Amino acid sequence: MIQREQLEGPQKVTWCPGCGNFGILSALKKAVMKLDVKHENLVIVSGIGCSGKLPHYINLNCFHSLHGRAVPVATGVHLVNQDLKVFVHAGDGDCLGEGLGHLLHAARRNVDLAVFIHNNGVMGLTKGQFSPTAPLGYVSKTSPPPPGAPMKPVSVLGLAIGSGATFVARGFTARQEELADLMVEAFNHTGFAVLDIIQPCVTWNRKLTWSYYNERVYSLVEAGHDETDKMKAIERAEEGDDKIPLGILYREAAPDLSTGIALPEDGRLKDHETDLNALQEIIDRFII
Ligand SMILES: Cc1ncc(C[n+]2csc(CCOP(=O)(O)OP(=O)(O)O)c2C)c(N)n1
Ligand code: SF4
Ligand SMILES: [Mg+2]
Repeated sequence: MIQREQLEGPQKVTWCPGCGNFGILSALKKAVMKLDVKHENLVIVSGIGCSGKLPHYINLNCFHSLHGRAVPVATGVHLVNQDLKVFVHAGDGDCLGEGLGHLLHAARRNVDLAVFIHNNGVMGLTKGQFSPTAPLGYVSKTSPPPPGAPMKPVSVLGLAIGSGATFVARGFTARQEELADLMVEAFNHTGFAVLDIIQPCVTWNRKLTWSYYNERVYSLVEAGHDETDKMKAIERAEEGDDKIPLGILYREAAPDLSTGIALPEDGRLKDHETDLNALQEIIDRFII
């Protein structure tokens, strides 16, 4: 079992005070301590954004990749090292904007990954432009003047279910224990798991605030939701702005992408010896 001391990251956290990302980091620590996985076998791949900095603040193997590209990087890491537990942290701008194609195709392929989406309705790192999940009419510093964003937000959960993700859920950073439990469920699921995490950005998003969400969320468990009912799950995903379901919307058991894909004959990539001199020669070719 992973101990809390093993997870302490050396870097100073630079998120704004009151940011919802703190709750996600805290829930993640709780979740990985509940897993039956060795510390060295966990790998985070993140995108670029405030969300993408999460791996800096927790001591786990990580790859801080490019904006919109965390899912394909994670797919590669997973496919050539299938004994590793690979998961993604990405922002709503990252994986529902530039990276949306990657997300949908990974869902279609049912890649065995957990994707944790930090959903704050804005591009936080680049100073608050509206993101693909900003509501219709949302006014940000870069949206058109009032009446604001001229299009509806993408339906994160509906897209995930419709594209073939086999575990689709939503958590709220304010509800730490529930969020940690949802992360554990996502980790333990075999196949593509999408966990949409409501994460208020206190600096830029003056509409989607902590109280906005607190007034609208409801529990799928308390509502008696059947997580095997795909049509009902889509219906709940599309309920509208004023009813925000929390919990597992949809789960099914299905073969994941690695089923039937042979590993390299000479073993997992991480077990290969690295020829550092050959690597240096490659790096040198890019340095003028
Ligand atoms: C390929 C590429 N496109 C755009 C950018 C600029 N960029 C960096 S972070 C970011 C937005 C991040 O928003 P989001 O993914 O929602 O993350 P948040 O900061 O809100 O957590 C953008 C557009 C970039 N770094 N690389
Ligand atoms: S800009 Fe927003 S998302 Fe980024 S750290 Fe600050 S509060 Fe959090
Ligand atoms: Mg964002």
